Order: sequence, then C-alpha cells, then structure tokens
Amino acid sequence: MKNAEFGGGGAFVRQANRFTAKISADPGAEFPAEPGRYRLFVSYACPWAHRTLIVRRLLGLEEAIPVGVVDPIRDERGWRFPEPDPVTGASFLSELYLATDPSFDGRYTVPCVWDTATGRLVTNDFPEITTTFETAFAAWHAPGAPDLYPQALRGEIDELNALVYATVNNGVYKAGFAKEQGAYEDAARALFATLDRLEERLSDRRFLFGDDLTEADVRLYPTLARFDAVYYSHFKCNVRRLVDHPNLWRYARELHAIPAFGETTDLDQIKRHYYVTQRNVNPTGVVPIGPEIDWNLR
Ligand SMILES: N[C@@H](CCC(=O)N[C@@H](CS)C(=O)NCC(=O)O)C(=O)O
Repeated sequence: MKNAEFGGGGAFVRQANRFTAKISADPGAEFPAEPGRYRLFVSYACPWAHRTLIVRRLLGLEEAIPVGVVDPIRDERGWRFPEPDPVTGASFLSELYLATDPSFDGRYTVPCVWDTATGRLVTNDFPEITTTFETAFAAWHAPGAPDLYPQALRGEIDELNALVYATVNNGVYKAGFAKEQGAYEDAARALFATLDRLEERLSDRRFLFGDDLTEADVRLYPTLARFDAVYYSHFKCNVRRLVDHPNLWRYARELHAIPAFGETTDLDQIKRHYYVTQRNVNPTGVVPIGPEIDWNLR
C-alpha cells in the first residue's frame, strides 16, 4: 500500500480503482462482450481476484475469458509473470497499466481485464468484474449455470455485500494494516461483529440467500478461505478462528467442496504471498508451517 492510503488515526483507506470502463452486452458498445477478446489477470493469492476465478468457473466462462496468472510473490516492481505472458508479452503487470496510461502512479493491482482488440486495460474495478461476467457475458454461460445475481435479489445482495466488503473482505486488511491501536481495534471489532451476524444468518440456511448460490457467497468465501491460515495471525484477527464458528465453518466447507471454489483455492500460494510479500506486517518473510485445517466435509 502507499502512504496516501492511510487516513487519520493510522487507518488504512484503500486506493480508488482507476480503470472503470464497462464491458457491455451491447454489440455497439466501446467494449462489447465477445468470447476470447478479453484477458483476465489474477493472482491465486488475492481475494479480489479469487472472486473472479470462482465466477468464471461457476458460469463456464473459461474459454470465453482466458486468464493470465502472476507469481504469488511480489517485490517493489509489482506483480511478475513466471514466464512472459503469452498474449501480451508482458513480464510485469505494470507494463499493462503503463501501456494503458503512462502517467498511472497507483498500485498495479489484480484482478484486471485487458482488451486484446485495443491493447489496453478495460477495468481493474474488482466489484464490477464479477457482475460483468454474470450479466454482460450471459450469452456464453454454460447450460444450467447458476444465476448468481438474480434481478429480484440484487438490492439485498448489494446491501449484504456492502457490509461484508467494509467489515470482512476489506475489514481484515484494515485490521492488519492499521498503524495505530485504535484503528486496529475498530476494524477487528467490526469484523467479528459481522462474523457473528453471518453465523446467526447461516443457522437456518445453506447459503447466504438460501439454497441457491449468489454473488454474496462468492464474495464472502475468499476471506473465509484465508482466515485461519493468514488473517488470524498475520492480520491479528484472532478473537476467534473460522473453525470456531460452527455455521460459518460448515458453510465454508460446503462451498470449498464445489470445484469452482475448492479448485481455485491455493493455500500454499496464499500463505507465501501474504507472509513473504507484506514485509510491512511480517518483516522476516518467514512463512508459518500451520495451521493444520481439514477442509473436507465430514
Ligand atoms: N483494486 C483494488 C483491490 C485489488 C487489490 O488490492 N489487489 C491486490 C492483491 S490482493 C494487489 O494487486 N496489490 C498490488 C500492490 O499492492 O502492489 C485496490 O486497488 O486496492
């Protein structure tokens, strides 16, 4: 993170997303949805990118939207490709940001979407990427793909997502990056208050909106998947572990059993990324060997 991302009281305030063009179902749009035209860039370590991999897989968009994956360990040059990206030729993600806007001076973040037709980044606006896959790319969804963002539930899904984003998805970062006690405590308390609410909510339903998966589950899961292995210790989110919440833990394992969730979860890359890359939090870069977690449903 950059110094500009700290507000009063040492609180972490995430940078705004710079590239926010929209891919549209309208063939006349500047960026029309087309199979094979766009390339999604991700890290398996990153929770915001993880969402996009889950949705891409759940909707069967693997061929329509090819993906490029960066190495989980990042240095001051930003995300690096293990081999130059075969489509763009880039060795670092920064090349794609600077090719789009030579004056870009923010962090070069994943997930982002590259347009092979115009040779520029369309978006790094992570909240929009999954909903774009759900709506603009509907024509290429696999037969029987779930409707993750049903029209009738959008208001409620958006409302729950806003709370989960502020206190859980980004809440763990606010706790972990806080530079002062008060900012840390505020974030950590808000996080566990929301986890308590979600624990209660899941007492009588399988997923956050009942029996059907939605965008809300896709957004909560990446944080839960990283919780005990990383956020509990590295980000000091240690009031309780995920496994201490019976309903949330049952829910997380049920999601993990779905290939789109489980097969996009790479705890080795996740741990190496956080503990090695975030030297502001873990100066030695030593990666803990635990915890032992059995994700299998019993
Ligand atoms: N685009 C958002 C969220 C995406 C994001 O933060 N991705 C992280 C990985 S989880 C990243 O790419 N960070 C690059 C960096 O900090 O240099 C942001 O700018 O904060």
